Amino acid sequence: MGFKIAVAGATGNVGREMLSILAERGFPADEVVALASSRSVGKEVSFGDKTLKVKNLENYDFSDTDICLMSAGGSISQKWSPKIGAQGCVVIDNSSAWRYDSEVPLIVPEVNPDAVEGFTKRNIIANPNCSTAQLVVALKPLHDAATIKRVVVSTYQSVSGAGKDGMDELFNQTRAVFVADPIENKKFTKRIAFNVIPHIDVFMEDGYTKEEWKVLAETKKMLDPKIKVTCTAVRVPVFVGHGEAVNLEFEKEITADEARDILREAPGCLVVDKHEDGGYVTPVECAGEDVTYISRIREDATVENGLALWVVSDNLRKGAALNAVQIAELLVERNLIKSHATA
Ligand code: 11C
Repeated sequence: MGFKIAVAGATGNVGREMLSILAERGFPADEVVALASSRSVGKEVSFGDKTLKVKNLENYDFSDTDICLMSAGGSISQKWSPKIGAQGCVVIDNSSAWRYDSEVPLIVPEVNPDAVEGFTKRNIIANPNCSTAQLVVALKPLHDAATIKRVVVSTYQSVSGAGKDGMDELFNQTRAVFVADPIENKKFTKRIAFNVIPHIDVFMEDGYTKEEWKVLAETKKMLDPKIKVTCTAVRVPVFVGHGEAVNLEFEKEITADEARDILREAPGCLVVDKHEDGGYVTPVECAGEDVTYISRIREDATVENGLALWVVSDNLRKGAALNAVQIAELLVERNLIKSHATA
């Protein structure tokens, strides 16, 4: 007997990607249900070669659903995830609502799969922020080899991280520049077309943004609370794929060649690092791919035991939908959930 899976927020960028990845990877589901808010009820979304009609999250009975992949935003998750969990359905939530809750595991399967077992306290598992997910995939094998002391990361984040409205704004502004129409900023605080904006999410008291804080807090929770992390998060005029320039300081010596060999063997990583024109991966090439690409691996001689890297991944896949589906696969592989149909 297979599982019954619900995708909540099924009409959004990430929800659609969740459905397509469940179909693509042949997740063992007997039934997949698309859910969203009342205003999307009746809309159609694709699941493999099928079409699903969207149902209303608000009056859906989860008592015979095994897993709910939730990408409906923080406030909806805050309200609904505990209720869904209480009905015996495990929620894998893509928002930031539960990530920092000590009773909710925050999981990247390549990094901290064993922590998933803690989900039973609330029946909720959190998916990390997209910029953290790809970062920790690259850092984990290096941390295991030489113990990272400090991370300095600058992100180059695509507009799809801000949802469909962010993508529309880049498209419309780019068009407006070419046809000399007035430029409107709605989603972003400044013009994004032919520009970069050093501001993602709200400002915090210390002058960092919430996006920057998330990278720090989530890296510590998943990888090691002792690692020091500082981040500058920047929005760039790219539709899909986040880039990250990363500087690392290790406790033990590690050369660029050693790091390259370690990363070549590491789960979820693909090293493309030729010292020649185009011998690295850019966001355009990573869109639609599952791996985290690592390029430009070199020693950073400004600190003892330093390395610099360039990390790129599809923020809608590894940064969101793919990671959520991988968590669901982990629950199945480890026999941590049983299908309601067999109960
Ligand atoms: C962005 N990283 O690119 C954000 C989107 O906490 O899940 C994801 C926000 C989150 O705007």
